[in-house]
Amino acid sequence: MARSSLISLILGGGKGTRLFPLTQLRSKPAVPLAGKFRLIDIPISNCLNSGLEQIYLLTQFNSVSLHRHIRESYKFDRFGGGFVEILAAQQSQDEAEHDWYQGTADAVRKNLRYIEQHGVEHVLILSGDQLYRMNYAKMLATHKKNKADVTIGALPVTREQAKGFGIMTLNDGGRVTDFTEKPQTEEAIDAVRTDPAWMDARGIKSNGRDCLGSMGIYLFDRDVLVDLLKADDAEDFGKEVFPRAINSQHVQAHLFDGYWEDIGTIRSFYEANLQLAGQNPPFDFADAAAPIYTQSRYLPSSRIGGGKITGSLISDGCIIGENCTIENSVLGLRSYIGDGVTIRDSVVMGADFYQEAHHREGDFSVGRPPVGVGDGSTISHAIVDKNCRIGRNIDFVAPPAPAGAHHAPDADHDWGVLRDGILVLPKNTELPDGWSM
Ligand code: ADQ
Ligand code: ADP
Repeated sequence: MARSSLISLILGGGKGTRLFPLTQLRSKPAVPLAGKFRLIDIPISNCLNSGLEQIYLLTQFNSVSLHRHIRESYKFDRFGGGFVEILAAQQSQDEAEHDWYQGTADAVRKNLRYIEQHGVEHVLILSGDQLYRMNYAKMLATHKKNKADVTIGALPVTREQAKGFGIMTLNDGGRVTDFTEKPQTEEAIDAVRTDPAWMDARGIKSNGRDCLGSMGIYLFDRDVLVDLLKADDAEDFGKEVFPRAINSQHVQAHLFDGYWEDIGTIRSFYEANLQLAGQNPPFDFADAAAPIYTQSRYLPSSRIGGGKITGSLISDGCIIGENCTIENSVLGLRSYIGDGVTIRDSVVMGADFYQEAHHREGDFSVGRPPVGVGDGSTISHAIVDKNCRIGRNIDFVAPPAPAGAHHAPDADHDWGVLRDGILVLPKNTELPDGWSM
């Protein structure tokens, strides 16, 4: 394939506080998704399936796992000029705070030298924590057809959702006439609402949704982007760059109405994973025309002793004991599940390595649980990160919501956290036999 004049920049995450503690030991793009993928596989696969092979990934720090994942998963024909390159604001989490990218626009500005390279005409800016399938070539077509300076991916959202989005209004030609980042009051939302009939008339099923939200997907003419970023020191696209740009530039919307989810918070990440495990998942990883790529591994098939497994994803290389009940859950690579274990409504990420039988025996002999979930334990409404050692007969079960509340209040413990009603056990945590909350 010829070298394209379009480069993609994937925003791989700010300080990673929203997905903490999954981002305690790794950078956000490397967070495991749906058992065997990582968050970054989504935007990279979308780029590759759209014929875009020149990809930069902007991240705060480059964890070992991210680097290895990119290196092992994305290999290009050396005559084609394709690449995925990690641009890290810093190499470790301990360096001075001032070196960190501030906001999204700041992160892009700090990498202007890649954008200003000879031959680049368009720059596609993507988020690293969204689950969707999109052909960006169609967005480029919208951009060119309308002779736009900037094109923003837009989807219908409800008024309730509008508070978490950049909301825009359009003229009849689809040009953006107003842009408000995360309007919080009813009046502010009314000021940027769109008649659902307007969307329906353009073939986008509104289903009564009356706002058009920015998907955080931006296509810029290269020179326009460079000028906008050099004009001031705006830190954020949504808060600063767009509200200003709509007056001076032709900002166009590209309408989208497929499945799209922001999976950048513990709650949304958890829910998206469980939806993928259920019947008729809203997002299909197995679309032959536009597959989601990831690292290919040489793992054996999963071995299941017995019990009942319903509505779940079981990844490669798992060993599951007898009399287990696994419901509405995701089991990641190399998950080791003992006998008589119950796992409900949970994401168990598995392990980075296999423990041989003599290592497991060695752990038992010193009173340490081996990696995995011990016999007779129950896990419910939880995310268990990789390499955790959960002992025997343990209840790792999220507390119920108090009367009148959606979920139990957030809490920090020495073993992990409770966020939005979901227990999160950080990577490498050990809960010995007899442990209780
Ligand atoms: P948010 O999702 O709140 O709203 P933001 O926090 O700016 O936006 O993150 C956008 C993406 O950039 C995320 O993938 C994030 O991880 C990444 N990111 C943030 N800061 C970064 C940094 N310093 N370096 C690298 N990556 C960084 C945005 C828009 C809204 C829009 C929603 C859609 O501002 O207008 O509606 O996305 O989700
Ligand atoms: P994650 O990002 O999901 O936490 P990693 O892929 O970083 O997981 O794996 C965690 C650790 O496992 C690495 O830091 C490393 O010590 C070890 N590891 C896994 N695979 C390899 C490998 N191929 N080479 C070296 N170390 C590995």
